[in-house]
Formats: sequence, C-alpha cells, structure tokens
Amino acid sequence: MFNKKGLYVFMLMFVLSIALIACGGDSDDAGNGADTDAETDSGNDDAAASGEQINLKFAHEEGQGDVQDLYANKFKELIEEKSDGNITVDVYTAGQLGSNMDVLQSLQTGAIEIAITSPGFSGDVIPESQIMAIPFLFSDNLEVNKKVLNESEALYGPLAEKYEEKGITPFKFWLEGFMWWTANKEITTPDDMKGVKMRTMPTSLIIKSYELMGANPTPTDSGEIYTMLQTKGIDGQENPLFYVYSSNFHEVQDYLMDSKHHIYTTVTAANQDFFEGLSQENQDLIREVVKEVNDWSFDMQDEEAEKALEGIKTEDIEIVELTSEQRQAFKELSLDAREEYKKESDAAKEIIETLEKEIEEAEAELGE
Ligand code: 6CS
Repeated sequence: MFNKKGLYVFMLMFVLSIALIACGGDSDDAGNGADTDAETDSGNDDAAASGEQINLKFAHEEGQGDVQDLYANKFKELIEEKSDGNITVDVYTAGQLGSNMDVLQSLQTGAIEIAITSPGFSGDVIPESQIMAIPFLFSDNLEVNKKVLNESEALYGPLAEKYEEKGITPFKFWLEGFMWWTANKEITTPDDMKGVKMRTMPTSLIIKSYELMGANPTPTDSGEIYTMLQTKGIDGQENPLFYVYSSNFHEVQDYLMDSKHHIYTTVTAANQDFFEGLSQENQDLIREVVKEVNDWSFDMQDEEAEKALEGIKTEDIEIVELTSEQRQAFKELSLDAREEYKKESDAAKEIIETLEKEIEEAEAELGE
C-alpha cells in the first residue's frame, strides 16, 4: 500500500494532526464557551486556568491601614492563596494611580482591573449610584444595612445594570461605618449648620443634601481636606471614625458630632471587558473571594471604628452626642434629596422605592 517514502509522509501527517488537535482542545475546556479568539488576545485572561500568571491592579481610595486597604489586602491574600499564585494582586492606595475620579475612569477603560470606588465620586458618572449619597436613608441598625447591601434586588438589579452600562462590573456594595461630622463649632441643630462650609465628596446629590440641611457645601477630593481645614478654607467635614482618626482631622477640628446621619458605602468592582474575558472558573473564584472578604469586612470596620473612637478620646477634640430629636430635625430637611434622586431616571425611581421597602422589611426582621 505505501512505499517507504509514502509511509514517512503518512506518519508525519498523522503526528502533525495529533499536535493540532491537542492545541485547539485546551482553551475550550477551561473557557465558558465564549469564543477562544477573544480569550487569547488580551494578556491576563484565562491565564490562571492554564497556569499562567494573571496580575491584577487593585486600586482604592484610602491610605495604608485604612478600611479599604485592609479589604484590598485581604482580597490579595485570599485570591493568591486560592489560585495557587496564578492570580497575583498589586494593591494601590489613594493617590498612587491618580485621584479617586482618575481611578474610576481607569476602571472604565481597563487600565485598572479591580478597584474600590465610592458613590461619593461616581455619582456624576453613574447618577443612580447617588442612592448611596442620601442622608438618613439607611437604617440606624448596621446589621440591617449589612443585610440590605449584601442582598438588595435594587442594588444588584437596576443599579448594577447602570454600572455595567459604563463598563464596570460591580461585585459587592459594602459599608465602612457610620458618618460623623467634625467642625470647628458645635453642630446639633439646623441653625448651627447654617452657612457652615462643609466639605463633601464631589457628587451633586451630596452637595444638594447639605444645601437642604442649611450648610454651604464645598466639594473636594480627599487629599485636600486636612489642609483646607487647617487653613480654614472649610469649617467641617463628614467621614467614618477610622478615617477621621487616620487622617488626623482631630488636630485641626474642635468638635466631633455623633450625627450618624449616614453610612459610608462603597463598591468593589472590576473592568467589565477584563472580567468577562476571564474563564468562568476565574470569574467564579474572584466573586467567591469578594464575597468572603465582604462578609469579613463588616466586623473589621466595626473594630476599626472602636479603635478609632478610643484613640480620638485621648485627643484634644470634644465629642458631642446628638439626641434623636436633633437627628430627626436634620432628617426632615434632607427628605427632599430623595425626590431629587427620583428625577434622575426611571431606574432611579425604581431603585429608591425598592430599597426603601427592603430596608423597612429588614428592620422589621432585625429591629430598627
Ligand atoms: O471623604 C473622602 O473623600 C474619603 N473618605 C473615605 C472614608 N474613604 C475614601 C474617600 O476618598
């Protein structure tokens, strides 16, 4: 049938076709049925399944040792462990990759793969994310807020879609603690708040909320707060306790008000193209680790708040309690912010009405 030469050619053809089939097979197994071409093009994706290295830039908005930094490094620790080192993470603190707004844009373009980005900075890019900017909307019971931020249909449905429309995949919304006011005067009534130059994050609904409460809101990036307080460019600001203490605001402020007028919320998210380019296996792994870190972060932020309060009590700043009547007076003034939010879009109206119901139901279950 074959002379010697014919036999060699046949053998060679046979070996070559085996080799070709072997190469083609790999990507199919690991991928999620998505087209392989896309997967092999962009360096990082799907590498883990085949043992290659995936390196993630994980940016956040705070300093070393702050709540977001502890979160990002916990993520790094767990994802590197669970991926046997196939996925590695470089964590970047505030300012290392530009301002908080720059980080948001880099997350949209894919220059950064993963980031913690707060609605206080994304509000003008994703107007519906300003739901997180409305004072006195969430519960005074942090367990209620934890449950809602973890399970809300409003947040993981219509709101998540709005992030995706901007090229961002939101994994989990989470909280960093109650917001407190600091100022160079005591503020317990709306009269006290009149004309106070209150620093806010640069989102229009936060600014509107402070105008409604009588203040003179001054939006700035986080890096400018200390100097502006020191030089009296602003009179006060709002932040969770850990951030007040780690930013040394007690050095340049005389009063710390237990206003609990809001909770600091944020979201852990990825660049959509990058994330959807990963294999299902890697997508599942990242989601699993984010969920684990998210659950862990609730107790962590609680501990950080307690530690900060103990520290602040040793400093030269007066801590002022607000009565529930005093808080109620501010709440009533801020209610118009909800109407403002509803005007953003039909989705916004659906989000706030659903979220208000979810908070009510969780309070009925867990207590106010
Ligand atoms: O007030 C701010 O701008 C900052 N506060 C916190 C708690 N995290 C980051 C944010 O930039």
